[in-house]
Amino acid sequence: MVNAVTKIDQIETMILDIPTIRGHVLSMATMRVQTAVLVRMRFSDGSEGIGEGTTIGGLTYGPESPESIQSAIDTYITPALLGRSADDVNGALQLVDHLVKGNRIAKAAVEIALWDGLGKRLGVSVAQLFGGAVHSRLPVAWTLASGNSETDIAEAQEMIAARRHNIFKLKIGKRAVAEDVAHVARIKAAVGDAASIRVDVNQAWSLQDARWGLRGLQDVGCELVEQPVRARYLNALRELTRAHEIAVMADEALNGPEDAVSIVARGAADVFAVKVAQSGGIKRASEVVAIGQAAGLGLYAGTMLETGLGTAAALQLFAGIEDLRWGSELFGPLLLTEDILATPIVYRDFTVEVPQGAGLGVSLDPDKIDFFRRDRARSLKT
Ligand code: MUC
Ligand code: MG
Repeated sequence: MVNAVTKIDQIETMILDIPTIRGHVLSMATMRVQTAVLVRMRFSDGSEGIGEGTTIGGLTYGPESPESIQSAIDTYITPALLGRSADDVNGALQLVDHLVKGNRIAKAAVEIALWDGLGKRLGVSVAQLFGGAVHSRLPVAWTLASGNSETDIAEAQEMIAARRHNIFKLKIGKRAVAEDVAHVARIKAAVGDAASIRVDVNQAWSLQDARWGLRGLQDVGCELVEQPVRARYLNALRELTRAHEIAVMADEALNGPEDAVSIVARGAADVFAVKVAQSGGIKRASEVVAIGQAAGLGLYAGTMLETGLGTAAALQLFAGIEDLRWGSELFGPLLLTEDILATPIVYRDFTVEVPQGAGLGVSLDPDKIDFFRRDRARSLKT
């Protein structure tokens, strides 16, 4: 008997709008809702794969929006993949890269669903598909971004007492540099040696601001500054990386392996914030990791504040990376009022656990999906 090849039969996309537990104040936007784009893929043998491609703050963070992610998948990626072999993930990635330029987050959502489906059919985790996990849990940061120093201090102290987080990333860049440095100093003084304090400027500073800012941040005990200036200003990032001991991390500047090569070639960062979505999927993110490792840079597992689904995809990759010197910020589900997974990801003892089981190791809660789907919400209103 000839074994029939399993095919990609159907790719469904959906947009979910999920409220955040508090306003999340970033230099370019305040988030009260996170909008996730999910992909559900159905294969000819009855198996399924799920994926997520999520961005932050509409179009304020980067060039893809939730709506553009959905439309890139529905209009360009899905027609190219329907009927292809479900197991040929590399072939699918090459074809999509040929047909669709950019749109990395859309590609990531589809790619994650392909790996999930393949892992489930083979009965192995995605981490195993990538060579096997060397960690069962990862250190996990929390972002303090209420917009108020006293609220942030109370939040940090609660997290430390609950043993949930002892690494904090502060979102700054909205106020004057001196005010931001004073805000960071207050939080560092309040937590002392009990926590590591880092900041993310989300590209808000000019080079001049950043020269003062990095000196001030370093003096108050901040360990790392993420994307202080615009993503394209690699010369400015290089100058800042060379001029200060505080670690400089590339985030918005790092969109896949080609950017990783440019940053290494220019000496424009000490650390890579590796994001699955921004890299174009798990495989491309693993290539970014390899370039960072080969160049001796520090690695950090970044987030686009995904639901548990996108978070699980990142955990599957980073579980296999031995030296994740700066830990992770894979806390996305905790910022949302509701988890959309049937079994939530576990956070304890300052770590996040890697989900076990085939594929991504997670499944969706259908009632939650129905509740948060934008198309269902609209039809209820009309
Ligand atoms: C970013 O720019 O890194 C990650 C954590 C967080 O609070 O916001 C994001 C985005
Ligand atoms: Mg960032």
